[in-house]
Amino acid sequence: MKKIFPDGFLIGGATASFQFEGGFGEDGHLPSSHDYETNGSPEHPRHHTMKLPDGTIVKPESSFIDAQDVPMDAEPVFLDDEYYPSHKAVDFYHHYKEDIKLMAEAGFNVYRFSISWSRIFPTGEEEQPNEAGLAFYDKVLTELEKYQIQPLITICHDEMPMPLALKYDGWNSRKVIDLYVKYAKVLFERFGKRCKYWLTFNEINAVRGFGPTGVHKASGLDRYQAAHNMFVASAKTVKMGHEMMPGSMFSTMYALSTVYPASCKPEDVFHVQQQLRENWYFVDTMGRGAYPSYANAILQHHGIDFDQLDITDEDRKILKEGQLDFISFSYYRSNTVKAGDKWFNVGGSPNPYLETTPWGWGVDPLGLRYTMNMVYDRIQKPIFIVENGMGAIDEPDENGYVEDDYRIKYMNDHLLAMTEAINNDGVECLGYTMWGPIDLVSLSTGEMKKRYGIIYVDMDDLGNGSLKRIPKKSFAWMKEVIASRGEKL
Ligand code: BGP
Repeated sequence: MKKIFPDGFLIGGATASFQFEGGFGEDGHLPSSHDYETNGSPEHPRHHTMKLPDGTIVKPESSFIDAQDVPMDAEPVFLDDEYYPSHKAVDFYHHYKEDIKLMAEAGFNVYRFSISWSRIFPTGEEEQPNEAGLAFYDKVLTELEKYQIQPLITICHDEMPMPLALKYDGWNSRKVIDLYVKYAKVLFERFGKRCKYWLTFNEINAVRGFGPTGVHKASGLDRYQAAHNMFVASAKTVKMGHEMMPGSMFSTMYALSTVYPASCKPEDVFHVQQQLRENWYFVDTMGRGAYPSYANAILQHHGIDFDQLDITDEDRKILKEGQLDFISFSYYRSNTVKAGDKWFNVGGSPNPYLETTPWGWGVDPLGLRYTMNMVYDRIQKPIFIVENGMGAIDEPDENGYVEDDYRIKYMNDHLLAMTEAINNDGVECLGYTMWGPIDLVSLSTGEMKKRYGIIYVDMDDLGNGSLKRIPKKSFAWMKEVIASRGEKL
């Protein structure tokens, strides 16, 4: 069996600005919708702190993954006794030279990062972009060029300037489409000659609530209207990008951790098929340029009618014209469900054949090969795995060195499965970027405890530590794998 990575294969790492950069409030930056998120734990849920007009402070539980309702008249506030992890993150803002050098040492030839919208248009509505914000990413690109690392830029990774969330209810408003396109145009003018690969959104099919999308009520009609507005914004941006930057390649990013039936009982199998269509709704519409035939069935499952969405003829035209060039996705795990399980009841029915991470995520390398085949067979466009990895609790020795054999095993088995999909199943795959090569703040918990990196960062859940970067055992392993183009797997 051939293991080798194909010619021109891109391999590297991926990060998101609010989880990695820090630099809060620097050089004209104003708060984004994620900057109000505290860190969390089972005892201390992650939340936004909000003030109601009568002065009452509310702390909605789990403010982004569930469709938690945020009162329209609530105003976000920062409290002195709370820790807001995105403000410091792991301070890539001041460590970018050192961090990119380490990525180069590992042999990366691609780095996926997101641009913080709030650095470029701090309120979202300025006439002119913030020069200091653009200058930061210029410096990052210059560093990458120094080591021949290709950028893969996520235009919007789960956040937006806070004023857009408050004033317009985020992606629920068509106004935000225009503001996003204007922001993207500025990026293309400035960085277009230096970047070929672009992602319009992160995990768009998750339509997470207030933090990532600015939508106060991310369920029912609001959820699907926000999704539609994001589809239109993406399509307009793709069309504009192709015109402004011939040869540029666009995707949006999907969360595609796959789903299996708990048994071969037809009801379980059927349940999975129906549930997966909720993902395909997003992939098909943007990958094929039109809403699929089952769109109404999906919305009816949520008690709404497709006709209730505000979709214009112009929107339908742009969806056709702004189709994605490739399909990128994150893959961490597989889930198993049975008939009657809640929609996307992740971790609903345990899979007795899989081991799990400390967070209960089923480790399933073959599921990655399965997902790659499923996506490629369906859309027939190249794919790009832009997030994969193992969130684990690392225990450094007195020198900060971590022997993460569990991570090596996870990544080895997933990369192997990937090469099999490429070399044996005929899947066209442009590249692979592991999630968080340098430890960063976890999206779901806001903590540092859940680490993905091949490079350790000396920092705890509350931001204490030297921020020193220390390669783990997996760093040396990754370096060998890349240097051997997969032969060492
Ligand atoms: C994806 C996000 C990332 C990231 C990752 C790991 O959903 O795109 O931003 O953080 O998941 O998730 P977590 O940090 O919650 O383990």
